[in-house]
Order: sequence, then structure tokens, then C-alpha cells
Amino acid sequence: MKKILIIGACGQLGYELTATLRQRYGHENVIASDINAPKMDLADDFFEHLDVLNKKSFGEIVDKHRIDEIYNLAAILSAIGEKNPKFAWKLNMDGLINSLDIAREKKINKIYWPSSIATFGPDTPRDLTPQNTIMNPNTVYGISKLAGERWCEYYFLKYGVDVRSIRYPGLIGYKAMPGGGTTDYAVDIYFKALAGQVFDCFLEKDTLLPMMYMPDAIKATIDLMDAEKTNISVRSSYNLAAMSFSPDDIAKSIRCHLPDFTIRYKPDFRQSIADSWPNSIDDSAAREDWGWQPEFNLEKMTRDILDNLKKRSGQFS
Ligand code: AKB
Repeated sequence: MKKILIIGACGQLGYELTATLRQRYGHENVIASDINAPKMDLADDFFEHLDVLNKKSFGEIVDKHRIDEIYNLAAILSAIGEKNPKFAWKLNMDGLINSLDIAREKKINKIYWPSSIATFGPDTPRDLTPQNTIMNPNTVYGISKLAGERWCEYYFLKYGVDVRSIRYPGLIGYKAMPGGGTTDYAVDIYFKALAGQVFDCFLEKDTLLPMMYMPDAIKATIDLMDAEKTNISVRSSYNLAAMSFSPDDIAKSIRCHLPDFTIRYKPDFRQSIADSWPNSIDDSAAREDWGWQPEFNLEKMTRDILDNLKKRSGQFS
């Protein structure tokens, strides 16, 4: 059985990816790691404290567990990145380069690294944004993800490192919270709605952004990693799409279940970040190369999240 290392296992994506990969490959074959202390159910012998910037201890963990596959999900996202741009650059870039070097030096079979719609910028065509187009991101997060994509392709072409990547849209899940993104409003809104609170939205009513429900994101990630090497034509990062909606759209979908839900619009500095990103994404390369098909639209996602959060609060009340 192959051995997998997840870096950033306490994060929004890492937490759910770790759980799914453990169901598939066995708990002991998926090593969870993070710079933060483990969440309760991750705290066991298969969790390692790992600072992705410390290459020596990163390499020791890879050797200790005889790792074959690495998912490096450690990143500073768009909104937080603007508060400390130099550190965001350092973590996002040096963390990636350390992973690519370790993959190369230790002959790791495959490595996964997430990119984002943040690689696009204000000059990018907004609707059905193509795989290859004008990029010009203007957040440090977007700049680091675009540079990272170029490094991924470079390591594949020059050194044969089998690195795979997806440009995620805003990811929405209820099991682990996102940390410091521009699309995070679309997670918080469900918690406020269920608590019967008014939701203050930091984006304008009509700001349309590409989004994806976590089960689709996990499926896409694992499908890309399972794909035959010869089917992968994009070695920078794949465009990926599921749905696009605005704060007004999501509020309306919540009101189908919670008719009294109220949203107020109080845009802040994140509005200009959102305004620089696409409305919708052309993901035909992912569909053609490895059969990508999303399952969730806005209505289905809203029903699923509210049902699950209600069940969960029932369990604890
Ligand atoms: C963010 O909002 O920064 C992230 C992303 C779109 O990559 N969710």
C-alpha cells in the first residue's frame, strides 16, 4: 500500500482530504501533518508536526514514514496574504520549492499542490475564463500561485517530477473552517443563517465568483492524482469549475429553507480582490483529460450543508 503525506491536514481542504484518503488507503498509510496542533481526531501516532519551511525536518518525516506521495496544501490565502505579503510569498513559494526538491531528491512518485482562480487578474477575460489566457494577478497570493504553477511545470519538464495541480474556485465546506480567503463568506453565511443571526457580507450583493462544494473538490483532487500520467496534458494547473454565484444568489438559496434569513452588505478591502477574479471558468481540459464532472450545484449544496449542520447541532444539543 502506498504511503501518503498530507501537509496542512488541519486546514479546510486538508482535513477532509485526509479523512477521505484514510478511508481509501487505511488510516496508517496517510500521515497527517500541520504546523498547528492537531484537531482532536487527528491527534495520534499518524500525525506529525511539520513546518513546510523547515526542509530538514520535512525530509526526515518523509524518510521516517517512507512516503510515496505528498499533498502540500500549506498556504496563506488571498485576504490574509494582503496583511503580510512578504511572509505569504515566503510560505507559499519556499514551501512549494521545498516540496518539489524533496520529491526530486527522494524520488517521490507523485506530488499534489493546489493553485487557485486567484492566478487570474483584472485583465483576464471574466466569463468562461480559458485555461491559457492573460493572467496578471494583483494579490500576493495570486502572484505566488502563478509563480508556483510555473515552478511545477518546470520541475516536471526539467526533472520529471510528477506534480499535479488544480486551480480551485472558492471552496465551501462545513467540516473545517477556511482561513483568510476572499470566498470565505460563502462558508460563514450558513453558520450565521442556522444560528438565526443577521449575516454581514464583506462582498457586494452581485459579486459573481466561481465556487465548489468540498465533496466535488475532494473527488477532483483524488481523480487527478489517480489519472494515468499520459492523460495529463497540463503540468501547470488545471482550471476547474462547478458553479458560480453571488452573495444574493446564496442568500436566496438559504431562504428556501430558512425564510427569515437576513443578509446586509458591508463590502471591505476583499471586494477589490473579488472584482479582479473571473465570473466563471472553462474547465474543458480537466473534463477531457481525466473525466471531471461536478455533482453539486448551489441548491444541492445548500440543502446538504443545512441538513448536515442541523444533524450535527442536534447531536450536541
Ligand atoms: C481565497 O479566497 O483566497 C481562496 C481561493 C479562491 O483560492 N478561497
